[in-house]
Amino acid sequence: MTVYQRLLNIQTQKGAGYLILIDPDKISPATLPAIIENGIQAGVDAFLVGGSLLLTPHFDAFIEQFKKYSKDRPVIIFPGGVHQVSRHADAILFLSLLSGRNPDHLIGTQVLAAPIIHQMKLEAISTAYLLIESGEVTSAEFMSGTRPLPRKKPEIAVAHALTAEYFGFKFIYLEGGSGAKHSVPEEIISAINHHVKVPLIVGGGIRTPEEALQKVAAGASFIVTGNVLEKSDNQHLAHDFAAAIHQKG
Ligand code: 1GP
Repeated sequence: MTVYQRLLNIQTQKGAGYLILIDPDKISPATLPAIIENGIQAGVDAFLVGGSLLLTPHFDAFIEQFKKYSKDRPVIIFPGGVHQVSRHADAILFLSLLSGRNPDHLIGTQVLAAPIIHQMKLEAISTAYLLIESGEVTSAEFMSGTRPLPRKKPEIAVAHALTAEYFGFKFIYLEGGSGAKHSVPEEIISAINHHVKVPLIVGGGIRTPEEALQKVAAGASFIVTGNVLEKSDNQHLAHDFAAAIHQKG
């Protein structure tokens, strides 16, 4: 079964899925096994690995190491650039930054990466990536040189989501940005959910299980948390996030 199909099944069975994003720059090799195990025990459905600005030159080795501890949970690359590929991963979100007007991030980088992904036999899951304004300039916004969609104009976000659906993207990722001041507003999630059937991944600045639950109630199919679990004091929150997100238990 493909990773994509597994994710769809999770959505059907649990109501929504929980994805933990791991930034290789922020995790030491010594703490990695415990962080992964904590996520698995908490009930995470899959791990995303990557970031919009990644400094580690050891991405491939990091993924290889990751796979030793992730058991049956898919490890999916969430790439910030063409250098973030690894044959050790289970799949890659094949992103196009559809909210932007920078041709490099709409199609250029993808054309460079596609033959490598093909050679690695990596499952590519086409994902429309929509950056949503979140209060401050985020790394994704700065690094991509694109403007996010206005958070108070759901109709603009809906137009982009419809475009993603008509293009045939498998997922739409609504992104506030790593460590966003404000997460993606429920108004935008529900407006998009009302118009398109493509499953919605929502991430960026989600800090509490209650906030995650609100996103699910508004129509998110998958919730991503990253920063909040990077603090060792917050590890217990993974369980609460999973419980809030898995509405069907
Ligand atoms: C960032 O959506 C992810 O790309 C997760 O964001 O780190 O703010 O949870 P946080």
